[in-house]
This record gives sequence, structure tokens and C-alpha cells, in this order.
Amino acid sequence: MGISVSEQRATFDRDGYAIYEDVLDAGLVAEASAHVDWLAKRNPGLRPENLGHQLMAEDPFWVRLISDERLLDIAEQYLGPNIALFASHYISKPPEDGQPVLWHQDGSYWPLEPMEVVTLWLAVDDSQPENGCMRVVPGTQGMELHEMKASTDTPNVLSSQMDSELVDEERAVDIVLKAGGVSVHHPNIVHGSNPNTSGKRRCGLTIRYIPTTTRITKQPWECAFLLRGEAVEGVNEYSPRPRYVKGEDLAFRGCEAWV
Ligand SMILES: O=C(O)CCC(=O)C(=O)O
Repeated sequence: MGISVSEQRATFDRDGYAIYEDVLDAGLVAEASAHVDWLAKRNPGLRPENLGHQLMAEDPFWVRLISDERLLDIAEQYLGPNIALFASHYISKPPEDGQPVLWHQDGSYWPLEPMEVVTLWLAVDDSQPENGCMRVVPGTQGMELHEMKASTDTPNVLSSQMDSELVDEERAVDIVLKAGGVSVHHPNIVHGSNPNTSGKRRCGLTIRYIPTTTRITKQPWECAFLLRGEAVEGVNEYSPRPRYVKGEDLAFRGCEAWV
């Protein structure tokens, strides 16, 4: 028997992260994988680890993906019924030279008040130590947020990291996921990932969900979408969902409902 929902929530409360296997079906994961290739082709100037939410506001498949009811059902366990998207980012580490994500705390980067937010990390590929899976230091969600420092000596996705004396790397654990699985993590948890030196791509989609009571303090913010429940008056402006334009956008199952 699988782990029950309450056990996952208890694991999150204790360790700052939790794992959900087999969340999305193989068909949708294959569409997400094709989407990454499509985005990378259209944006040759960007590293595939950096396909970020600036590309998302006009992309119906991306909005369809992060609106999936199975993902929102998980987010609801942490945030309650009124859910918006704050940000999303594909970190697709190519084979052989995929960049690391140095140790950091997400909340240190984010213009949110209060810092009530969860990340769902969707495995688009199988994600293992060999291809640079995510790593977390369990229990560090209780640590206050620290300033991240610029770091460019070795190429890395965020070009920054936290002070190494704050990171007890010995205690880090690997988050191993099969494609279609999801991990959830807290905005204060210390986490990162190693380079991908294997022959296999490692792609994950980060999805940052907020309750509609959380204010995005940086404006304008182009990719806030109300996804479930009610907005709170005066808190955030939400964008309309993008429309699918044949020949311009990536075609996907159900795209006719997005015209
Ligand atoms: O995908 C990775 O390797 C790191 C992800 C990450 O840092 C995040 O989701 O905040």
C-alpha cells in the first residue's frame, strides 16, 4: 500500500519535503517533455536549465500543465482551497554538461508577503543521483532565510548560493523520482543539485503555488494566475489564461478548449 496523504503531510512538517509518486500520466509527461524541446528550440540563447516563467504568460500548454487538477489537489493539502501560481521554471539539465544548482533557500529570492508558498517539483525525466537529482537537507525548513551570495566561479543555474558554513552537506538526501512523480518542498529548506555528467537528460519543472492571501510585492508580475477557488480583493492582479493559437503555440491534447 502507498503512503497515505496524512503521512506525506506529516513528513513535510517534520522534514520540509515530501514525495508523491505517479502523479501525472505518461501521456501528459510526454507532452511536457516535447514542450521542453520546443521551448529550447525557440530560445536558442537560453540554457535549457533556464526556461523560466517569463516564457510562460503567453504559453497555453504551460498554463494547462500547472493547472492540472492532480497537481492542485496536492497543493491544496498545503495551502487550502484558494490557490494561485506565482512562478514556474523548467530546469532541464542536458546530458554531459548539465549545470548544478548550488545550495540555497528559495524564499530568499522571492517577493512574497507573507512567505506562504509551496513548490511542487515535477519530474519530467527520471531523476536520480547520476543525472543530478534534487538534494535537500531535511529539517532545515525551520532555519530563518539567509541572504544568497553571488557565485559565478563555476557555471551554475542560479549564479548564487548560501554561505557554505550554513550547509550541513553530510545530512543531505537525494530526491529520487520517476518521470511523472512530484516532490513538494518548503521555501526555507536548504536544497540544491549536482551537475549532470551522465548521458541522460534530467528535466524537472518547478511550480510555485501560493494561497491567494499571499501578496506578490514586485509589480508588474507577468505570470500570476488564479487556479482554484477565490481571489482576495486588493491582493494580487491575475492574468487571463493564454489562448491557443494554431501554428503559433505547441499543440496539445485538449488545446481546442483553449482557443
Ligand atoms: O531542479 C533542481 O535541480 C533544483 C530545483 C530548485 O532549486 C527548486 O525547485 O527550488
